[in-house]
Amino acid sequence: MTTVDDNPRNGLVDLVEASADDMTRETVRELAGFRMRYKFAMDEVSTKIAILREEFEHAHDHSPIEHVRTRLKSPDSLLAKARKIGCPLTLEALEQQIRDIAGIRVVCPFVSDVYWIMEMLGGQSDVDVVEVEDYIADPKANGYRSLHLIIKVPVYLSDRVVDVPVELQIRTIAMDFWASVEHSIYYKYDGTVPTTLRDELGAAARTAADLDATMARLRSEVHGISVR
Ligand code: 0O2
Repeated sequence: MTTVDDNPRNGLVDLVEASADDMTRETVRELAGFRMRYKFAMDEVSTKIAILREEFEHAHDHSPIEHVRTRLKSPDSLLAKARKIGCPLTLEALEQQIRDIAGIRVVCPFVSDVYWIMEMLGGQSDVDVVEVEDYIADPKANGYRSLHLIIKVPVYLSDRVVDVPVELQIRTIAMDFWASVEHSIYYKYDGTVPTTLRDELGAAARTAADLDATMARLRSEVHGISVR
């Protein structure tokens, strides 16, 4: 397992407390190598999703995916999250405690597409689904809906194979629209959203869920596709 250094005055701590000019080449190289593994895992999962999408489009009347976004946590937000959760600043601890360093958000037209993607990816022999949080079946108190998975995929490096976690958020266009507006409101109010706004967001989340159900029903009526 890679750690930057056993001495807490060195390694990642330097990234926070020293200026860029003071960073040792070794520290920068270690952190870059660490993040690179997550980028490779993200690229692998993105390719899997692209294959599923293209094959599905070939066989069906619609695309199961509206768009896909990927993001690799920057060193700054990685360190900020480590501090927030009290994670020691070693690569080993970051690897164990922070599983959303590589993140992929898949936005689908229909709820049935969301679960289809989970089933297709989860059924692949080199994909290990380590966690499922179904906020569609069980929305958060504020109305947030989305399907969250942590999956691990093997990354073949030159000298070894490492299993790397990737966080997947799979949601419909309606869920994504709600989440992006809610996210900007949450940040504008620094986490303390006024009650009236919170209530309206809750009502909007229910409207979004109704819209998902109506669209699925309409599609089913027109095309005879079963609604999950
Ligand atoms: P970012 O910048 O989006 O990555 P954890 O992932 O461990 O920090 P938790 O609560 O265990 O936190 O995970 P959870 O609930 O699965 O949430 C992870 C991510 O889901 C969040 O990432 C958001 O992207 C999204 N999310 C969760 N709840 C909400 C919500 O109420 N509203 C919106 N808009 N998004 C949500 P981060 O870490 O917040 O940041």
